[in-house]
Amino acid sequence: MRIQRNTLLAFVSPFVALVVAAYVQWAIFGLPALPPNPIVSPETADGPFGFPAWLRITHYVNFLFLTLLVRSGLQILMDHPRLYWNVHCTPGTEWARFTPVEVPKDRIWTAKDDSRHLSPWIGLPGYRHTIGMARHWHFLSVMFWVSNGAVFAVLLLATDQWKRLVPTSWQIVPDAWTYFVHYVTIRLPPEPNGFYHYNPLQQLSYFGVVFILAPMAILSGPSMSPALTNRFRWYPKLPGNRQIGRSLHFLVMCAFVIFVVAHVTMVVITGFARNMNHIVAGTDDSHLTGVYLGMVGVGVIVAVNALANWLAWRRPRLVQHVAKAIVTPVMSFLLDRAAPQAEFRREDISPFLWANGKVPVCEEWKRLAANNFKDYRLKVLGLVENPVELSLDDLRALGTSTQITLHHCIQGWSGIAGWGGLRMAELIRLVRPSPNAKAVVFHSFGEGVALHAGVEGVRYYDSLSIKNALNAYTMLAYEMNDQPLDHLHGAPLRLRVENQLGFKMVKWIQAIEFVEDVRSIGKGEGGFAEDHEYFSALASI
Ligand SMILES: Nc1nc2c(c(=O)[nH]1)N[C@H]1C(S)=C(S)[C@@H](COP(=O)(O)O)O[C@H]1N2
Ligand SMILES: [Mo]
Repeated sequence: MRIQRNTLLAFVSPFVALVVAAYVQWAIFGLPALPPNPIVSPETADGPFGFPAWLRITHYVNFLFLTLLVRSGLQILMDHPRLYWNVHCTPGTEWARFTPVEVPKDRIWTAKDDSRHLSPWIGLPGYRHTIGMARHWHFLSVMFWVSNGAVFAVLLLATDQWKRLVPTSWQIVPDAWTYFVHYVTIRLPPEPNGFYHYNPLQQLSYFGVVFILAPMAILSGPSMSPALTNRFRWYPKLPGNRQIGRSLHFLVMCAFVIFVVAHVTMVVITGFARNMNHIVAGTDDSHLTGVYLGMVGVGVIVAVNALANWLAWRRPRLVQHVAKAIVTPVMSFLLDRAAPQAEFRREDISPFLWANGKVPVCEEWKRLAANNFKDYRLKVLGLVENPVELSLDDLRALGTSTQITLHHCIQGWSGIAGWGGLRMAELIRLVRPSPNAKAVVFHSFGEGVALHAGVEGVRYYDSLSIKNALNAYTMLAYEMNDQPLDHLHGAPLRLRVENQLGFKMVKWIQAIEFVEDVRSIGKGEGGFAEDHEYFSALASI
């Protein structure tokens, strides 16, 4: 792992400064006096009394889904193990990279070549290029995590439990500082009242996790959605740009992990048995009940994680279908309704656009390429009233449109490019699909690359709903940045569909087929990546 020196300094120096300040204060003025903390008893308690069942349960459920989220998130990260502050993802500009590889300049190095292995002890599901499965777990988990968090937040604010977390006076800042000085000079102030209220530093950190970190995790996620960001350009501008949003999403995860480690450590060293009774059993004594029950609870979380890995490897189709039943309707409702509209300026075009896929190796494409695609004929067939075969000149004659747009790969990289070509809507008008045509399938000359499934020699294909095919920015592109499309980026013809992830945008298109149901194509999931890598067919985020 490599982190840019300036970025590392920016992250670490504030913390170092605080620690140094604490030691300076201690050395010069001595240890500051702790704020008064008289022992509360059940009779004298006037705030929240103990930990109700809903709080203990949501706390546990939260931890369960957090483990799944972190593990699947790390797996997603390793599919493009580089983080950037700029939206272009130019190799060499990353602020962090989790790969020893420097991108070679003398040969093609696709984004898929760049993906890394991750141990299944850490990643969900582990190993290499399992992003399809990782995303199913990530999205399934996030739905339960957010719902659980919403229940927690509502009950917290509806009962007097909010008083534990929400500071009501600025006095908490100097008080928390006092505790901080004690901790960093390796002292543990007495904690007699955890059943009724927290110490100021503890309260501030819990408040930060619940009311700052969790919302940031939830808000930074969608800044990676092509459907959302190409509809609402202001959204990724909130953090700065799409890659800053992605970096923040990662940093929030780091903060959660650091918090969990510190939190568990404090629970253990400040009265383990009693603390565990608080949050597990809801009692305030020092029996071992909470510890034992807590161990069982952690065992269940480990087992759920192991089961998730097992399902991802042994029942991937089942996981894919469960996600399709639960996640896809929500994704469709939230993200598939608005038409994309974001356009960029010429100056915004990325100097380098990562590539994916394998340039076709079949004789047919090579022969066409040798003659600059003069003999190329796009075949449009299937459920249409007017099947056609179109040369590149025919396509041009039907009208050229241009757009400068942001590309989002499922792996996490992005880039801006200008595209010229024919709007899909125009082609649809020409070929007149029959009313029972529900999807459009794009067949490629090129073979698909599936790193973990061992699929070879199968040509790439993918499909769109007619609705997404009709979007104003869905285009059959034959030009990229004012030049004829080059071989690597899909010559002679490729798809652009700006509210979806890159894998939907078939390159080296040979034919377009209108079908009633994508189940008749390939293994029936909607495309090569859906069939062989278990991606979801709707790719709005
Ligand atoms: N035929 C074919 N088209 C393909 C792919 C592929 O492997 N084969 N990869 C897809 C993926 S995952 C992405 S991100 C984009 C990348 O487009 P680019 O190489 O022009 O950046 O192409 C898509 N189209
Ligand atoms: Mo991609």
